[in-house]
Amino acid sequence: MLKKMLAIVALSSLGVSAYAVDASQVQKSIELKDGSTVYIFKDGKMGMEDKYGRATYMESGHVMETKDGKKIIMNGNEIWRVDELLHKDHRG
Ligand SMILES: [Cu+2]
Repeated sequence: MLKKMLAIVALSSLGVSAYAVDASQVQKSIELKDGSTVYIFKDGKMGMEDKYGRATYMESGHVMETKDGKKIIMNGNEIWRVDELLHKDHRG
């Protein structure tokens, strides 16, 4: 589902210059054990999406557990970048 969303965002970002954020800045997204998703941007900063698909706050330095049991440490808290990713398709 996320991959599909990212593809849609990538397609729709071509004509949009008002936002500095687009899917091409996402290096990867990782599913977490609790159903949320962490996006890692190309500059190494991260942002969180909760299991309901909303951009969510997480303090930098917080340890998260991925679906496959790995531990990753939150780097940054790019909530606004995730928010732009998630809502781009329905903003004017
Ligand atoms: Cu996090």
